[in-house]
Amino acid sequence: MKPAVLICRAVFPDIIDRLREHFEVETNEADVVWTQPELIAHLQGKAGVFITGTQPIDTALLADCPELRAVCSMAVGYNNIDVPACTARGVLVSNAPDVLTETTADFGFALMMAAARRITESEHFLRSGAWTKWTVNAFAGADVHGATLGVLGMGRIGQAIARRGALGFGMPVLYHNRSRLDAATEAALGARWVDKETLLRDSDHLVIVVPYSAASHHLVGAAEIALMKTSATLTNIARGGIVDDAALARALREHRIAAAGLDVFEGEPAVHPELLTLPNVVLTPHIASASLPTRRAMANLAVDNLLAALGVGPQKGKPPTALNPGVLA
Ligand code: 8YV
Repeated sequence: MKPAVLICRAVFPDIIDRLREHFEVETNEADVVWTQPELIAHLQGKAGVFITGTQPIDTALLADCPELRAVCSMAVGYNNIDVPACTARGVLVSNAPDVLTETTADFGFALMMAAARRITESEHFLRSGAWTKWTVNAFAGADVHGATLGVLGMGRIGQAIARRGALGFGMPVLYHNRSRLDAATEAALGARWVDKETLLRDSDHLVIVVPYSAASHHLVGAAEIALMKTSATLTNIARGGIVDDAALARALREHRIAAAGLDVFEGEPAVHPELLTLPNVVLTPHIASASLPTRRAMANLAVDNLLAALGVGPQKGKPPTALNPGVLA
């Protein structure tokens, strides 16, 4: 009998077909967001699971799903997965890096530009019928070209954003990251490492791209925002919870910074109610990686990992982007 796998959310039909060649596949074509007990119930008897960035894979779930051998996510961020607990139980975990880097960087840059140049705010004005005449300072925002770009978190996506800023828009780039890039990469990106305080003080446009963990919870709160220029923008495309959304809403309301662009939120899909009332924030529903080719590449990579982890396909035994490959050794 073929091993059984679960796909937690609705995905592209050909993705399901790739898995059906080798496994009994349970799908969720109705795209229901299962509660944790429902997820555990659907996982009974499953050797593998295809997840997205939102299903929590924790110790309790692993204890209730003893047959599970592989957890393969189509997200690069894996703060929803307790990787050490999976490793302890011999469960292979994979994420989906690289394939979304450029698409996500495009979106981060777009969100930053939309905030700086007040694009959605002015569009709402136009659509409301309020545009009756040209005005010298109407929606006059901040320049992006030549302004100082600050990147908090300098992994793959941070570097792709820095490259866009430095090479495309002539922006001096500052960054802060736990580990510094090597000198050659810094030179290629035109990026300079600074401490977090300097980054906050000197950036005209701050883009946040750090992974979420207990250590990055509220990494940017009221005290950090208070260091920023009143003319600055803040863009978060990383994870909700890295920015203290209540503190940010307060700062935007009081014009302590000029504007923000947010694709991720604490407790999403709920959004802090005050953010919804503010004109100087651009809000998008966690879509930074959402180009069709990239979403397909992310899903295909999760399938490559699942096939390999469960011992089939050309990469069998060697999932290409495993986070704990040692469990298969
Ligand atoms: C995804 C993401 O939209 O990859 C990530 O970490 O946050 C997004 O690209 C989502 O999590 C897909 O599962």
